[in-house]
Amino acid sequence: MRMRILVVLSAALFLFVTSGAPRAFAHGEAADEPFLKDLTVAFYDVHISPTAIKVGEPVTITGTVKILETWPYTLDPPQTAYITPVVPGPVFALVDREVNGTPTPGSILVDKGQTYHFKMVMRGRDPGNWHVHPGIAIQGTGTLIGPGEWVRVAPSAEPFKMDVTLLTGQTVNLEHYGGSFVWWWSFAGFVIGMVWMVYWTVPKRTVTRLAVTTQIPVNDDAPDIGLITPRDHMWMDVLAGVTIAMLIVGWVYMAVKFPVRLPQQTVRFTPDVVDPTTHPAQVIKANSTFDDRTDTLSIDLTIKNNGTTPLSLKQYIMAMATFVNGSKEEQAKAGPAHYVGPMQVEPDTPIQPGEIGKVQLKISSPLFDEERLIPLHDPQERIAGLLRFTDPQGHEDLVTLRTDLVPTEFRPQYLP
Ligand SMILES: [Cu+2]
Repeated sequence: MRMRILVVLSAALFLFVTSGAPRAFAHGEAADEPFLKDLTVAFYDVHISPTAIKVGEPVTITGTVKILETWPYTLDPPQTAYITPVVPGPVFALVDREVNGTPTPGSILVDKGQTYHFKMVMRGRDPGNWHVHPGIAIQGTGTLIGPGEWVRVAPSAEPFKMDVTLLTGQTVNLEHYGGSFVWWWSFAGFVIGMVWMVYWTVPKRTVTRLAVTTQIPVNDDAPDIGLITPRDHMWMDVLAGVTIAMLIVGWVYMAVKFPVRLPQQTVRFTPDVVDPTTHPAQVIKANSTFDDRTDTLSIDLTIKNNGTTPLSLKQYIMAMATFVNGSKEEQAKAGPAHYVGPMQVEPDTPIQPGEIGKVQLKISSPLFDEERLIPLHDPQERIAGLLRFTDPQGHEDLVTLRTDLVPTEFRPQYLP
């Protein structure tokens, strides 16, 4: 009776889950804890274009990611990382990647405080509407993602092709190269395994009389009940022989068909430092508050200008979001629209060389909630990001800001 209720309940749950499922479009980006987004990296100047292509055509992702000095001590220090497009499955093929101007086929060696300018070119493989982000996968931590953009890939008259020229001069289409051989060879191995499994389970009593067979010690053929016969040994020897023959055939085939081989290449390097390591702007003091009811972040800053030109505060960059003190055009240029918002700076006057200025930033944005950027119920209420200053000559200075955050108002649902 209880069993029947369980079956009915799970069937109902199955129907509920499968029928009412809305289309999933995010990558679980909001699921990451706020500290994992804010204190680790900051993405800015991300551009993904074009946003409508046909199968086979290129999409270019450019942008910058800085591994912040505020990297949390609770995570392994960042050492090996991989800058990558984050897309739903192999719907694009990456064909080119550069980090700080150097071709980067694989992982790079990274450090806290360093800035990485990336450019990735990928070609549309499967038609569909895909959300494309840049991301940085850091060993021991996981993939941290930047701002994303929808890219529509329309079908093309020609199927997807990915021609590459080998060192031997031969051109192969990677989309299908060696595909049927790999399929049939794996299938041959699968058949041997299936024969073995069916042999011992279907005609034999090994499984159907489990109560008996589990009583027999290991390595006991149990000849008195006819469990494993000499004939069985003979057939198992045949299967083992076929497996070894397959391996030998495989080695000989590889040696004859591909006389020139190279081991898989690992190109791992530390990208050149291309950003200035000294900063004219210095954060002397920072206090911040967050009003959860209006999604408003306020930061009181005391900034010293150690440089020789006046500095104006133009942006605050936090995880994958950029907040801009500027016109609508300046906001549009800052990155994918969904991840950009306005910022008020009070007073909005440049800080003169040698001077110490006090400014207040005010940012009201639904992104704080949507992308879960603000730690409101964490043991450490701490945020970090990049303050972006410019001088009249257009030089920029990006400095890391870390501040402990005081929540001022909570949404009603959090109240007891
Ligand atoms: Cu996405």
